Amino acid sequence: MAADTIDLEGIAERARNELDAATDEAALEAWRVTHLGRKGTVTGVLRQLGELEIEERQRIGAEANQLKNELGAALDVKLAGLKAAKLAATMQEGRIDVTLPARKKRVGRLHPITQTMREIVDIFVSMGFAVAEGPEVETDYYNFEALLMDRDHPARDMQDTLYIDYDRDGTYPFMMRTHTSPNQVRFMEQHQPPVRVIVPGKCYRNEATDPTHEWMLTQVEVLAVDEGLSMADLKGTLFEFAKRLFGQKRRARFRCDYFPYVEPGVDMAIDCFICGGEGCRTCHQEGWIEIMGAGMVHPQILSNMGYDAERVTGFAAGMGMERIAMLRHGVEDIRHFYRNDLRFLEQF
Ligand code: 2NL
Repeated sequence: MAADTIDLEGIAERARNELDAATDEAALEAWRVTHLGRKGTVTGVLRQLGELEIEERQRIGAEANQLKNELGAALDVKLAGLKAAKLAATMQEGRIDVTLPARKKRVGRLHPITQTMREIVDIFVSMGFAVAEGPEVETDYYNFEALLMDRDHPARDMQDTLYIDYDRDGTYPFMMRTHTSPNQVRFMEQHQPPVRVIVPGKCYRNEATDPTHEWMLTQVEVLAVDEGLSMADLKGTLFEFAKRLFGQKRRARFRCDYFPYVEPGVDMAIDCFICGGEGCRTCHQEGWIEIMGAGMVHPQILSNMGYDAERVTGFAAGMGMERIAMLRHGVEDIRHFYRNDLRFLEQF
């Protein structure tokens, strides 16, 4: 075989051009097989060396080996480049910016009325009161009659409610409770004195709503029955409560009021915690803020419960959570509480 049939230059040029054009691993592998593989172009030249004259063999052999080394090295460079590019792409894809501030979690909170209620419940619990709850749908007996409001009692006018299940005889056997007193009654049916209990819960009224009236309200009622309880115990207990909720500097004022279920009945006010009694917007220039109604439990109720009204006496009180929360937070319209506007609720 003659040396001039071996076109080493042509092989070299083709191999270099094809290597330049190869852009992925599959193309590079095909290229390697074509040129450096067992049946490849360069390998073919080396295999044919034996057929050459000694001088030609040495010259072409050296050149072919050099070409083989050059192409092998070029392939390695190209493979390394591809690998680096692939790694760079993967890193770019999975890139995270660790300096980015974390997204803020939206944390929920208790409704302002629930917050107020829990604070009030805690204060009475710390004074030894039990907590009782019960149904929101009541019978006429528990909501009115047991509290001495007979069918034609004028006080029923102020506690008109939502009635359920109209009977053929024109009466409504079930109604939404207008206060939580029914559960004081249930508690007294089940316990003997001494009784110390508070009853929190939602109450309902047939109400034309305005800034100070809602058709649903949250009440906490207080009841204590024991031997020897007097107005002094009522005043001491409620005054201590008011100081813990509105500040130790508070003063209290008790004035006569009327509730059918107490005798005597009072309304309790504290000196204004905003102006200290000077007169401001919160206290409507009065200097005093009414926070609850209270009184000595009517003895008729005690004896209806089977208690000995000659031996035991009781005091009771009731307050609206919405009013307390409005005072504490300076909310001017009770209807805000149940509109479910987060811009309002998130302030508490
Ligand atoms: C108010 C006034 C009051 C009571 C609730 C009561 C309960 C029983 C017996 C006697 Cl079982 N009294 N509760 C007494 C006086 C006032 O609430 O303005 N509440 C928002």
